[in-house]
Amino acid sequence: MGKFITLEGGEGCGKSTQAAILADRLESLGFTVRRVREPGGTRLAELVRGLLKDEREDPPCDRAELLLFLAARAQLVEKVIHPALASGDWVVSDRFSDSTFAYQGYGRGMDLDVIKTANAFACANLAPDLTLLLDVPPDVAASRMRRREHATQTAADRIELAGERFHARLREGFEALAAAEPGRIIKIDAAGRPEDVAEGIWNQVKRFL
Ligand code: Z5A
Repeated sequence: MGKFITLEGGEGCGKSTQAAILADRLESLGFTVRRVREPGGTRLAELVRGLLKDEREDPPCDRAELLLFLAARAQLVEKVIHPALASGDWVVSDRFSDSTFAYQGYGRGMDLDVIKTANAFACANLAPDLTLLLDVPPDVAASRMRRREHATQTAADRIELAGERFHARLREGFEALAAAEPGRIIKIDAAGRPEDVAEGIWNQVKRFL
């Protein structure tokens, strides 16, 4: 089996940037890497992503939101992640199950035991080998997001608009998840330059080589 690595954290913490750097570095060493994002990564899951991020007229209620994230995950695990790992490839995922615990559990206040059972079913009990939790102070993340919105002329999506208290609960949630599984979830200081953050990540990943 290949290794399954996930990147987690709040918006603007630099997951996508670091997922690309990590995948390139592993590929340069000869590994085959499948890079995916959640929600998304298959045609069906990308359609669900659109609904989750942008549906404003009939926004999903909390239960529907949870089930949509899990439906997208089930499809991604079945069609992409599991086959890739089984053939010995590495998978680097921008978000996975911990986001559901943080956003729908701690953020929305849904029952964590319900999420645990439903999530285990959705991903057929697949868990990452290593999760890198990118930690940045909220003001740094917010200024990165503002800069990106300005540069790309895009507006915040439905979940980004959830409000300050939601985002504070989210951060606490990620902290609690990391404290509960210190062997799998490693916190990385992600406030520095991208190349310094990448080095911190590499120091964790290289133990699998
Ligand atoms: N969600 C959920 O609720 N439940 C779930 O189960 C799952 C997800 C799986 C997905 O949105 C949303 O779904 C997300 C969680 C929720 N909600 N929100 N909001 P997404 O995929 O569109 O976005 P995201 O996952 O939140 O990531 P992001 O906003 O795109 O940010 P990022 O990937 O962490 O960061 P980035 O794109 O690499 O960097 C952001 C900007 O900062 C960019 O302009 C970079 O050039 C810049 N950057 C990156 N690193 C640095 C450093 N080190 N210094 C300076 N600037 C930097």
